[in-house]
Amino acid sequence: MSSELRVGVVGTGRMGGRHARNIHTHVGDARLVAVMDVDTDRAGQIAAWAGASVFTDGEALIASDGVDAVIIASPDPTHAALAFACLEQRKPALVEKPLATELEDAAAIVEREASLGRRLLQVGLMRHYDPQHVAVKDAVEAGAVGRPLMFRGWHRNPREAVPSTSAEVLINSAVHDLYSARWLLGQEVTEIYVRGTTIDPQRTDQLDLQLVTMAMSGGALASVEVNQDSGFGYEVGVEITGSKGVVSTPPHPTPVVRHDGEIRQRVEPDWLERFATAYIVEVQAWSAAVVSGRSYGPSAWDGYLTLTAALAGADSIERAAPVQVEIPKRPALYA
Ligand code: ISE
Repeated sequence: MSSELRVGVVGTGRMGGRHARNIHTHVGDARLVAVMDVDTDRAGQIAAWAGASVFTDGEALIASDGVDAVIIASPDPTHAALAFACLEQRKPALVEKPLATELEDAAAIVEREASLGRRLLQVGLMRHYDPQHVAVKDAVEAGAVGRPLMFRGWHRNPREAVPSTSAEVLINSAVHDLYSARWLLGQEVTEIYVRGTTIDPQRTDQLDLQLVTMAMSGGALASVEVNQDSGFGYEVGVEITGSKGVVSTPPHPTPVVRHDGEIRQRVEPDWLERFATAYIVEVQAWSAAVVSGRSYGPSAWDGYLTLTAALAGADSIERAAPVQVEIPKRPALYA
């Protein structure tokens, strides 16, 4: 590896474009050297800005000798094959969530990485780097609310084209909340029950407002409102009820204005603004981990278990009943 981490980004849409810019401008010892996107104009613009090369094939970018580490931010169904290619090339990668869209693919990735005996993959479950979420985690760990008993999350999206089915709402969007519940409670999801309703009657395939309830391995309970069409903007928060109190993320960080008989507060329009800091901290932490060879943040194991819970949730919608979630045996690599 050269003294600078040479990073290639596969997928330069909204998320990949942000990662590409963040890695190039906010990480001192990393440089964007290669990009790939099916939209070659879009890839070309970022490449021209950073002085990077454009690839037309993701696997070729991953195999390139000029690339030390990879960020995968292409469409969800492509993540698994590209993550696998990174393992085969022994290249560290930050893989956007979901790690995979099929359970067998996520299981195979975990098995392969465990067989290499080395963590090469980090999954983009980036609530882990959001200062507000971290503050809640720190309070829970410090015992500020006693024994954690219940997680409550709210995840309200502005209306967007993706995801487009009820299952995709869980796989693409609610995976973040499933991760937050596991991470903040320090417990695994053992049962999930998802019910949904339709905000937009035109969206016949999608229950765009879902209520996810879960039982956790240590006896805690969890619930999440996942909303795909909030009507007002973007809002994500978490709350932990413990045996001695409650800790939650604060409401929006924007100023509260009292004027003319009203109290008003601006709401962030989307996840790119709400989590702007988290995305920067995420790539900084990832590149520092890659350079130093330390272990990473959210792992392929986290990607696998959140997908397991999300797919069980989709199954629960189909069956209109709670579904037990089987927790696979954790390889030593992820202890
Ligand atoms: C998007 O892909 C993200 O990762 C956002 O964090 C999430 O809130 C949104 O629902 C997803 O579609």
